[in-house]
Amino acid sequence: MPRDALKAKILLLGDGAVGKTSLIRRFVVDQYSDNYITTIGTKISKKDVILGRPPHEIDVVMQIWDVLGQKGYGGVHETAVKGAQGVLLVYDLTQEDTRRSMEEYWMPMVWRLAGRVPMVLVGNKSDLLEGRVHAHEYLYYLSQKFAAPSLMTSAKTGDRVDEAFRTLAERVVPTSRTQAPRLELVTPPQEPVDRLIRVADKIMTDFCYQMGGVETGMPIVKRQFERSGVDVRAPSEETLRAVIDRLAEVERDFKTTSEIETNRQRRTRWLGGDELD
Ligand code: G3D
Ligand code: MG
Repeated sequence: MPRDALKAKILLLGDGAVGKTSLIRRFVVDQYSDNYITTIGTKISKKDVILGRPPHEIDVVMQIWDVLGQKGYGGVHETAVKGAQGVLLVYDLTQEDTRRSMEEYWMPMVWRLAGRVPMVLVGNKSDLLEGRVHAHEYLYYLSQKFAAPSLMTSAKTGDRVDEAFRTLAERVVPTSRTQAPRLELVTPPQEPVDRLIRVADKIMTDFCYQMGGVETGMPIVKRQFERSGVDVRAPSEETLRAVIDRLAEVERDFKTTSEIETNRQRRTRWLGGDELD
């Protein structure tokens, strides 16, 4: 008898270069590549897992969101985090600042936008670790502090990658029909964000909204940001101007001339420093 599949929206969050994209690639297609391609916006992949043992198996269709790890993209992050049922928080075991920002930036963001959803804490790049004792102790401490399972993975060798995703899936299943309460008060104040990053963030979010959602809009955003040469870590005015033009070009297939012009003018005003908040 076919079983009902449960859908779970899972998110990976953490600083740039900690290995989020590599972990997803390892889990979904069991491959690893050394070519580092900065994730632009959000990419969504799917993977089916079966939890439990017969006759009590549960099919879970994991919809896995790979979100740009650059801080400051509040709109992109907010769209991704909302409605997430589980989060894999990733840091790089060899880079202490990535662990700090997991605790101080990414974790509070999830609390604020999605509430206390199930989380798994992942210290990645275990293959590069020499002394393991301190890293283990720290991971244990994090696990206690945030009441979440934690483990060390290597996307490169594949060590414990499956286990990380499955641990999260197992925690998501019992809570999948309830909404976690949001926690507003515990989140630290936000640091000021670079103006051009805010503009890039608003353009991405706005275009996706205009296209009816992230799944339709983001692949186009990614292509056009790449073509325009936008560096999402430090976008320049010139490349953002180019991407505004290219997105207007794309919109020709979907929108009326006046809608396109309105969109272009609004985005150009952001670039000029207007209406950013
Ligand atoms: P991100 O999606 O979090 O930004 P990526 O991170 O998956 O793009 O990975 C960033 C870099 O770390 C890549 O290397 C990638 O190969 C490397 N990496 C990811 N996971 C591991 C791991 O488990 N072990 C090791 N040794 N390296 C890993 P480059 O060199 O291309 O920047
Ligand atoms: Mg990435």
